[in-house]
Amino acid sequence: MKFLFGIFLLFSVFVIIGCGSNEIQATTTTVHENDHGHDEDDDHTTETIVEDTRNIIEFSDGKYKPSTLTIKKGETVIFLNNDISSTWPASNIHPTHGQYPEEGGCIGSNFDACKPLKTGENYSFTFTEVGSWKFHDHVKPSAKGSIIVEEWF
Ligand SMILES: [Cu+2]
Repeated sequence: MKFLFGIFLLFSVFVIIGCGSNEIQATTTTVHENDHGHDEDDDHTTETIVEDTRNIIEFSDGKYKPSTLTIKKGETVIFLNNDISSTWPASNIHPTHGQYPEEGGCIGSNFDACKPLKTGENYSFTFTEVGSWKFHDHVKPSAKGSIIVEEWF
């Protein structure tokens, strides 16, 4: 009986691990609703996280796809590496990375993954500056693209 319970426990662990994967799917919009509130709680909060999957730039076959993406100010772009090679998206101009006018990051601006993304890894950046911002792969600078950030009105 103990042996059977052990097998059941092992199986449960596999199921939990299987469900724990946190992959971004390019075609679906995921809405997580997480209600922490109870009737007796004074601070009833409902947290809704919406993953907007429209703004994904995929890196595959050595290219960024799409290479040009138009977004609104304050939106987040996710760079997702689906290539067998690593990629390091960063603001132009290589190698100083200073075009995007927000300081921080590791080289010349805040728009910088600051490390090579391995297969399956992603880097997200929220654009708060309106303009046309070019980026490149710091590992292989011939791969490049642009993010066009527009006002809402
Ligand atoms: Cu670079």
